[in-house]
Amino acid sequence: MKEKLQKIREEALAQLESSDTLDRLNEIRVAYLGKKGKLTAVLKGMKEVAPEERPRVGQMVNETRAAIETYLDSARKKIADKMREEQLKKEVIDVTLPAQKNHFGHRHPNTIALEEMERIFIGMGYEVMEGPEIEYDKYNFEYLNIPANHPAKDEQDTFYINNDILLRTQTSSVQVHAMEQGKLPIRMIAPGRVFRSDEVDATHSPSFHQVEGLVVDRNITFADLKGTLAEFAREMFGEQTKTKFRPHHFPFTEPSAEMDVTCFKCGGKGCRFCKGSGWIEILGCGMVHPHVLELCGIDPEVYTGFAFGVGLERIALLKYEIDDMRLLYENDERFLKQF
Ligand code: 2NL
Repeated sequence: MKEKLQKIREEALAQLESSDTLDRLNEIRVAYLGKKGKLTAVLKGMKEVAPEERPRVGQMVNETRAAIETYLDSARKKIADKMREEQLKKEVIDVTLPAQKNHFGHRHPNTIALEEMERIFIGMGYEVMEGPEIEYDKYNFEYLNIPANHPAKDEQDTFYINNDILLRTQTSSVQVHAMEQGKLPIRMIAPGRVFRSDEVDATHSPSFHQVEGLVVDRNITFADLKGTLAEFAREMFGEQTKTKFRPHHFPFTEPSAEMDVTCFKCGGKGCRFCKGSGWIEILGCGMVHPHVLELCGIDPEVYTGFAFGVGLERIALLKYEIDDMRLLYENDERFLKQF
């Protein structure tokens, strides 16, 4: 019996030493110590052992079981150590490898132009105000002196939500809200997205951006308008930039004008860029129509004001010499990263 147990013990040890997975260890454990295992079979054969021998044999079986369990434990630890070592080898990090380059985005030409405009006007004491893109007809048209059936409504054909609510065609609506609030004086610019029912081409889009400016105070004159916009042009396009005001018509200003700047490519001599004229049209402007002030609850006998509107895309296209507006909306990185 002693020899038999010795043989079982040696056999188990040999098998454990040659196994290299935890699954295999478990198989061996079941084969020796399990309910139908070899050691259990020895216990079951006890009835053939003489009664006085039984305690001694029992003790020997227990010793064998304990020995096999100890082997099992150390085999388990050996395998676990080996697995961990292999994993660490696999996960080695070479800290001398060059780092992966971070990919930075950058500002859109529209954003660059807008931030430049905001910087200039904030420097002159203006506030930047925003408002909703969906507006009531009265804020977009009526209070700006464009009543129902006015022909200017055709020029600014837009998208209607219903009879009274539409997508704004100009950011003047934001300025109307400011005037209606009645905190005077007002010195503000209103940048934002506007909408027109236009077909897409190199210079048109159904959605573009505008920056409108408004000043309302006592004793504001056309001289204030000219001085302010001439200073804006010099800061935006260069110190030597000259400005020219041509009479124009807008329903919401009287008198009205369009402002040209000397071509910043040729300095006014005339080139392909300014189509030979030496001048480039930049914005529309004028003195706020007394009727507009009145409709917004401001006494035109006490207060006067000037206003202007700039197409942001137009400024961005000119400043960065882009010849097709559609490029601004495609978000092609090869295009955007040039600015
Ligand atoms: C253009 C012309 C302009 C205004 C916008 C304005 C706003 C108020 C009252 C009076 Cl609240 N006027 N805005 C005035 C003149 C011209 O825009 O061609 N924009 C692209």
